[in-house]
Amino acid sequence: MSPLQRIAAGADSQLFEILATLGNQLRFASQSWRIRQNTQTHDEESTTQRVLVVGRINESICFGREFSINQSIQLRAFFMSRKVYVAGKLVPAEQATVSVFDHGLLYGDGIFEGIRVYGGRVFRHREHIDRLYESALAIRLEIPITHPEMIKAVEDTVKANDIIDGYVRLVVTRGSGSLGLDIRRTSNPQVIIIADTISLYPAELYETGMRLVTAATIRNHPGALSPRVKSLNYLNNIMAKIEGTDAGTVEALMLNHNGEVAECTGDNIFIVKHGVLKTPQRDSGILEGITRNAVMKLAVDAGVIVQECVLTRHDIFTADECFLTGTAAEVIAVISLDGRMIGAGTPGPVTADLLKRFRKLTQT
Ligand code: PXG
Repeated sequence: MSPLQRIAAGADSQLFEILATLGNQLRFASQSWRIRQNTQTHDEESTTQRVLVVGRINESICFGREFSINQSIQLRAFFMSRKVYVAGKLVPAEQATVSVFDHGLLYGDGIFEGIRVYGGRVFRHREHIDRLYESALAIRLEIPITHPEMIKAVEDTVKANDIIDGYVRLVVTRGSGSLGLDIRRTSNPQVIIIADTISLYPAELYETGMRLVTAATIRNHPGALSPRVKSLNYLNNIMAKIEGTDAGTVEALMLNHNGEVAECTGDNIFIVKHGVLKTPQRDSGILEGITRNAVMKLAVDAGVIVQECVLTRHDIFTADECFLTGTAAEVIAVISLDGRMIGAGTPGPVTADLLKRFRKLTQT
């Protein structure tokens, strides 16, 4: 028996060892887990690393399991008993439930935020919570806790899950009620906070840039539901995303009801033309992205002229550079739209510089 097989068989499980091909430091929730040595099982067919994990959760449970991961953080998540904030408490994920009569589920009646955590700090925390309360105001939803309580609840959830670099999904539902749309028949809006990890696009796309297609599905008509509300009703964006997937792209461009460029399904869009940074204006049918605002400020600080204006597909086709911004996506270059190459067909210098500045901002 090889040492690995012995450990997998439980023979050395008292050592609480984790063997991983990841040579770098993994962080684990429990000090009982540590990396002992690296195995040599690199998967040649893909860049994904194969990891053998061996250990013992408590006196009676032993396991040895091989699985593929490309982020150490996912390995950590596997071991942790995730805690979810629901009904004012942090509870194990399995016990975090809401009623099937919640109008968030029945009608998509609610709002959400997606927030990044960098180095253990919640990025642009206040801005996200402000936007959440503004979404709530717009849909006449009374969030049952105050602004400072919400900020503390997010921080507590991040800490309880030992999230260093991760992602927070904050949801507020209308609460449960009888069937029917009437909000007066609902009670107890639910605040749910999940702290997790997110990896939206393959890492190589950050080097090469991504292709985009224009979806036939348009962004919400502002006369129906303001696109500035981050509501639990994302179906038109999901339809557009499906169109992208069908066309072999990871994102899709959405136009507004006037046929102007709005944004992508989960990201804002920017172009660079003759050195000027341009992005659709707030009333072009966009979510006013927090990453968008951060990147515009970085650009201004770097001496770049920034314009919020009406953009058409033609402007994107003929741009020198194009990129997307979003909490999950961060900053990612776009190299073509509907088969038309943008600029040189590679991530441009302004994009690369802003990505560098954005990364620095998140690290400080
Ligand atoms: N437009 C839309 C429609 C979005 O949903 C953005 C732009 C970018 O905004 P921020 O504030 O993130 O820069 C979004 C954000 C998810 C997820 O869980 C979705 C978003 C962000 C993070 C995660 O799929 N949408």
